[in-house]
Amino acid sequence: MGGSTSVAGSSGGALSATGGALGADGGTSSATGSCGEVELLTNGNFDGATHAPWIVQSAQAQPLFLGWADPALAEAGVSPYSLDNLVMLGLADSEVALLSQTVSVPASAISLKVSGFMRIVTNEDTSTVFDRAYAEFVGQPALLAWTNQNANTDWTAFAGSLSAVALQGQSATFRFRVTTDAGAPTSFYFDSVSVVASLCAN
Ligand SMILES: [Ca+2]
Ligand SMILES: [Ca+2]
Repeated sequence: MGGSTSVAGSSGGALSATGGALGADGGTSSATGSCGEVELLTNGNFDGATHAPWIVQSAQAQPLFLGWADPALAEAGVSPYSLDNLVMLGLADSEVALLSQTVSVPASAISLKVSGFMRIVTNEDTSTVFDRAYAEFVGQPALLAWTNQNANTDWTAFAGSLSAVALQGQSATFRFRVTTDAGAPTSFYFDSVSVVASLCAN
């Protein structure tokens, strides 16, 4: 799928060259030249008045949405990348935390790009992987992965993309997933998250 997507994406000239033929037989004026991008997430900066439409699941009932004035953030030395809030997954031991949002993938989507900012604070020895975080679409291979070894001292941008061919015109659930082991907590913070669909009718 990735191969076919990259072919389509890299052969934009070819597509436009054959566009005349497509338009001639299909009369697809509405689909001609309509390339662009659309944001699929709602409340990707976590700063809305409510948590909607994010769905939170936490085995240890952790408060995943934290405001800038939360004492836990001051203690951790973390501030939201965008005010007022961020999300934190992990912290507890033996935790499985999911933060998910279902989006509608446009029928003309050719790729999905996930981006945002992350902070990782750990009590683990960073020589070994104990605690893990993933950004993924349910049913798809994980797009991005982090561990306690990626602990950092400032917000770090992340980005990854996947072909949207298998998801075109469907609902897809994007999520962060965190798993921690039985000791030494790791907190994974995320903020200003985006899922952008690149659209190109052909
Ligand atoms: Ca924010
Ligand atoms: Ca741990």
